[in-house]
Amino acid sequence: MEAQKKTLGEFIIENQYEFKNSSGELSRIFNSMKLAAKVVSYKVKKAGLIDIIGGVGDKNIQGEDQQKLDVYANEVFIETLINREIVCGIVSEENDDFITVQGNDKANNNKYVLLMDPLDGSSNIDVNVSVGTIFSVYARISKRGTPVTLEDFLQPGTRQVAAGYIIYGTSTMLVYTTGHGVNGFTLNPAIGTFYLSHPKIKFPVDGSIYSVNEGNYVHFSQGVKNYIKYCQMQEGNRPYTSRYIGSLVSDIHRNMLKGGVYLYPTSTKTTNGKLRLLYECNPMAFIIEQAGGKASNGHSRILEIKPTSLHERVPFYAGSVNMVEKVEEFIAMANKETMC
Ligand code: AHM
Ligand code: MG
Repeated sequence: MEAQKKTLGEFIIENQYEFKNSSGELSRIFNSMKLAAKVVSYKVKKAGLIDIIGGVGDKNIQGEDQQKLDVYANEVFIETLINREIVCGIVSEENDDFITVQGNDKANNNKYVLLMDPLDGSSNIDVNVSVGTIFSVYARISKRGTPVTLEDFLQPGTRQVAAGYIIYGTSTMLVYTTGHGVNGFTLNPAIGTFYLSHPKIKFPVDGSIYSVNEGNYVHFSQGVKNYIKYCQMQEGNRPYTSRYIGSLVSDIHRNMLKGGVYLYPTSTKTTNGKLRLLYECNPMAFIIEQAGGKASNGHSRILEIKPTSLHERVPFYAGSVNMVEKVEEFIAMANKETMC
């Protein structure tokens, strides 16, 4: 890493001007996420060495086994945010209800709420495959100085003030947007500093990678099945390459750098898809759009969906614009045929 490269801390300060009347609150949130990311990254990299692998025997609200690292990451992010009193409320995939940040009056005076999946793709931890953290920030709707309400969290994704992900891969990276493009920072673990390594990331308009759990093929709708067959057909730049890690952050990150489409459709098994709107799809969709890509539920923009509950799921088709539009075409075509 070249010494002259900009650090994440410097970048955050330099870009505060993007927000009118900036109070520095958002910058402080980023600094906290950066700190917690380093702590979690350290632990993830040591996962094979210490007794932290495996379930804790609990299930989260979706009935899934919690891994020890899920629980650890959840605690680290929540404690970092609470100790620094920089948000007024938190939603996490691992907690049934939202957390009101209490303690003193000052805390409830904070402007922002944060929603997160502290360790996404955690079924991959035991096998040494990349996992990630996803987060989303909104300005509260309720009055400052009062406790947060459910409505503060149930805002459409278009209202996000910032969103980001951390990928714990061969290197640890933090990628984020505040609505002014997308920038990626790589952690130099030797000195614990994130450096700007991927400035102004652009999602290729087209690509040749499709990412979907094809084991669920028989359960998919006819439109999705037809699209998958289209990806595999020999014509033009097809067949496309199939790449699926099963770790949303990693699959999207790869496709954003190389060009591709990610699909988690509805199926007869999962009628609303699997991914959660508030802390998986919305933040990823904000980043994807800011990089020039597209994110859809099959017919409409993810960011315009009005959420109705904290842990709701939506089908998710995201990536290179031309590829997502093609999926939508196939879905619409099959729906029309069914109606005829
Ligand atoms: P998680 O939040 O329980 O880790 O689940 C979300 C993950 C995504 O990262 C990934 O894209 C998807 O689930 C994989 O699901 P599947 O194993 O059904 O293909
Ligand atoms: Mg998740």
